[in-house]
Amino acid sequence: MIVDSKENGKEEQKNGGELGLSGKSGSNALKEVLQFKIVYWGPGESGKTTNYFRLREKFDAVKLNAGYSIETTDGRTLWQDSVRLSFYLNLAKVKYNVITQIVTATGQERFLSTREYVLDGADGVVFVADSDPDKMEQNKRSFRELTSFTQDQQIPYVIQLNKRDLENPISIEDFKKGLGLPQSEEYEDGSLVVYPTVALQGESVRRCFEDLMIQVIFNFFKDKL
Ligand SMILES: Nc1nc2c(ncn2[C@@H]2O[C@H](COP(=O)(O)OP(=O)(O)O)[C@@H](O)[C@H]2O)c(=O)[nH]1
Ligand SMILES: [Mg+2]
Repeated sequence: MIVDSKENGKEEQKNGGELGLSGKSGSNALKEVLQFKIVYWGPGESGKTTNYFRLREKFDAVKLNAGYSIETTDGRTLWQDSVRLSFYLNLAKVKYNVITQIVTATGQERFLSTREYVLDGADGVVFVADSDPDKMEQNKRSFRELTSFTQDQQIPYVIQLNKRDLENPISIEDFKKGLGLPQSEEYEDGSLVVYPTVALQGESVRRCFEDLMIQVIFNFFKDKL
């Protein structure tokens, strides 16, 4: 549960929030600073940079830097988009300052080595797939690439199926089949097997990010508490 530092974070507080991620420092003594790196991965044009822009807007109040985005002349990401967000996490009466760096990888084939570099040191990944049925091969290839980089490291990831607003989007069922995912809607912990999004409108972009952050934080603490 992430609450930004706009007064009271109304939208989020009504959901409860067992994790108590907050933009405000609160009353617990600050214990330590945690730093995470979250990567947006997926085929070219699937909507990674759009996700990044929407997140940057939604977390405006907790942003540490303005963020940057370097583009090729045709408007595609050449290197990466990057921004840092800062939150406070109250867990077991201890307060942590959580600093999250968000980066998006370029999907362009000729930059494969920069994509590997982007994944280096990742604590969590959002895989952004395209709902265009003609992009299924690219989705599969990019997903294979991701799992080949991450399989040994057990990095938490969530799968986002973006562009649900397209006229004839691939069905979620076919998408899951194509990637070899379970047909169920949720995993046991309540996270979704696939997050349907419309990044262009900012739809479900934040929920997807927050659900990943919860996994990343639990993953970090699981050997420590
Ligand atoms: N229809 C639709 N278009 C989208 C959506 N998200 C992104 N796009 C468009 O897809 C194109 C590629 O998006 P971009 O974020 O640059 O993709 P990236 O290469 O993965 O970073 C742009 O024209 C976006 O406006 C969406 O949810 N729906
Ligand atoms: Mg991009």
